[in-house]
Amino acid sequence: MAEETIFSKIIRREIPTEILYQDDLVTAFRDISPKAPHHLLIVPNTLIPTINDVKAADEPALGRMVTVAAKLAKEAGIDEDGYRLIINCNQHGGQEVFHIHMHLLGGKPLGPMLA
Ligand code: IU
Repeated sequence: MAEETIFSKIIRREIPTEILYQDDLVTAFRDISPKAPHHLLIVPNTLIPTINDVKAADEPALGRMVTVAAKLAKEAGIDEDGYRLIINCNQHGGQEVFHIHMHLLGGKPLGPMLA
């Protein structure tokens, strides 16, 4: 059984956090340390530590993360200019919180991905 992270507490609303979106599968909130004018995190409600742990049964939640990202980008008015979605995995990917999360970054030109 994987160890819970702070994200599970946010999802269960045990920590005061502005929830931007929540449904039966995913939750979205602002990154506490924003790297762009718009920096949101979209997470599955169930604990999946890394992309390596994704099972076929998780596909609805993973798909929902993408559709919710697009919805939130549109709400933020950054859909036309564009934005970046990132999921980091393990050490080389720079993952720090072991509960899958999709970063939604935008609101300025982000430049080449690996710059
Ligand atoms: P990473 O992909 O695991 O490296 O990203 C973790 C992100 O979670 C990072 O951008 C943190 O700023 C963010 N975060 C947060 O928003 N709230 C928290 O309580 C914690 C981390 I801990």
